[in-house]
Amino acid sequence: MRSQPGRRWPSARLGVTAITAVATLGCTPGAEPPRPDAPATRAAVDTVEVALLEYAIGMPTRIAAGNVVLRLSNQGFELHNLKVFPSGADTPIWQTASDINPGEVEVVSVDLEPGSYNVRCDVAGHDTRGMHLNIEVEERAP
Ligand SMILES: [Cu+2]
Repeated sequence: MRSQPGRRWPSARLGVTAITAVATLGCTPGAEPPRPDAPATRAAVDTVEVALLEYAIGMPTRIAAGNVVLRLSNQGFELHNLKVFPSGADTPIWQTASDINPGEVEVVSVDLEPGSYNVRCDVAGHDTRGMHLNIEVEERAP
């Protein structure tokens, strides 16, 4: 009664799927042989240094899309923050939770899609004094 032919096929297919998944997982760690001299840029998540000061934002203007770690460093003597706007948009897609004190470092994680962005500090008067920058977020090379 329990061994109906129709019930066997789905479990057989499940078995094949599971084996495929295991094989894929098993291959991933071995795909990259250990290379002690491999540059740090091969890390899974890029860390981008962002310097905030009066009145400029210092960071690379081309960064790779995806999950990016921003290391925000207030190197000035005033409060600063950071907002990320898609070019031409009035609403930021990301912003610091609060202003960053002079001398402080905040490390945050941001998921960025490819495109053109404008990053700014929105402490009063800072943007108009030059504290903004256009950046290009580019598709990560395969
Ligand atoms: Cu500022």
